[in-house]
Amino acid sequence: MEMGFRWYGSKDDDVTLPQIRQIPGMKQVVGALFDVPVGEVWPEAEVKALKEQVEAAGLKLEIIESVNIHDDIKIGLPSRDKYIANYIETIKILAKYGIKTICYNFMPIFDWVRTDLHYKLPDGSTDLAFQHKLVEGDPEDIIKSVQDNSRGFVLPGWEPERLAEVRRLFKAYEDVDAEKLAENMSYFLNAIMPTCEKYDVRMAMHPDDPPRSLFGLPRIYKNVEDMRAIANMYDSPYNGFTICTGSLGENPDNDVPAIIREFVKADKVPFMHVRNIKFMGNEGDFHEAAHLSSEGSLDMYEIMKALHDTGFNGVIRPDHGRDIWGEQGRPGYGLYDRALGATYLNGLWEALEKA
Ligand code: DNO
Ligand code: MN
Repeated sequence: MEMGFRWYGSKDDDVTLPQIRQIPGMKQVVGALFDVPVGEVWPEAEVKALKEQVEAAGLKLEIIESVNIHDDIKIGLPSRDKYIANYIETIKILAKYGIKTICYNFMPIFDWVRTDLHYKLPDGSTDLAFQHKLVEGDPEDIIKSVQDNSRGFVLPGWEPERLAEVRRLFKAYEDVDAEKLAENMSYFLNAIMPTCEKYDVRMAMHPDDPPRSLFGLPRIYKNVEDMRAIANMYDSPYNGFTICTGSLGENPDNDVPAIIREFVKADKVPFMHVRNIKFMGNEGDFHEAAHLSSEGSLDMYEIMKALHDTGFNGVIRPDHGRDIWGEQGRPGYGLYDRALGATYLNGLWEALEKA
């Protein structure tokens, strides 16, 4: 197991590589090129530069999060073949620079959604939160209210320049139900898998977050049944999962340690996001919490034990953190609380190793 840390690049992240390097036990940077428009081939020179920059800081870059998937692939438009061909080119380029795993998601239009990016906790820290009743209206109103309280950061997918596009996309998804989305996912996987196998790059799908349908859009990675269906689309360790304990754990019906055991044993999990959440009320509303078990609703010892027992040998990153000690950067991606999370997870791992 190696610990990793997500980094948004020297231009867009307040956190620096030397800071990441000083987190005890930190080995890997989880990075991406954030300026390449979705669907285009990643420029080789930029991939090379990122790799060299991370290695010069004494860290490894073996996981990319994410190479995003163009909506035309998810909708199943004829133009998907062009975007899939580009995706395959990107896989080859990443392989050339030692990338072993690509994290991606198959959520229509948006990435993760929260209704509050600065939810206040009793200790004065803030974190990300989600309340069902706040997503029942018009998506644009919801996003506006989140944006108004977000220090200039936007929810992924809701960049203001993309608003017209978002409206167009809602129309384009009108005929795409969960079954159709799964079919399109299978088409995509079957097209890229031979390249992944040949170039030794593992795909690691991230769960839908939150793991339920939102704004009438379908979702296909919400629970263990969905995972079995996705695994069956193409039977190979290269068709793998990112198990995000927070995202799956946001539905109290998901038994996260059991899910970990089943899929790590089947050699389907090269990458983990490990974070805690705390339920508020009984509707599955939650806020994200410090990583420690006693701060949230998930048992982090049982999660790490499931990984340890099944011989997990991939990369773990603390997913999101709270804003603490006055930090005011990208919500969920500050330095301090994620560093505390990594240290705590490394501590649990050491105890499991020595037990
Ligand atoms: C939520 C986060 C996500 C994740 C992407 C992966 O739990 O980890 O933002 O990075 O969905 O594609
Ligand atoms: Mn995650």
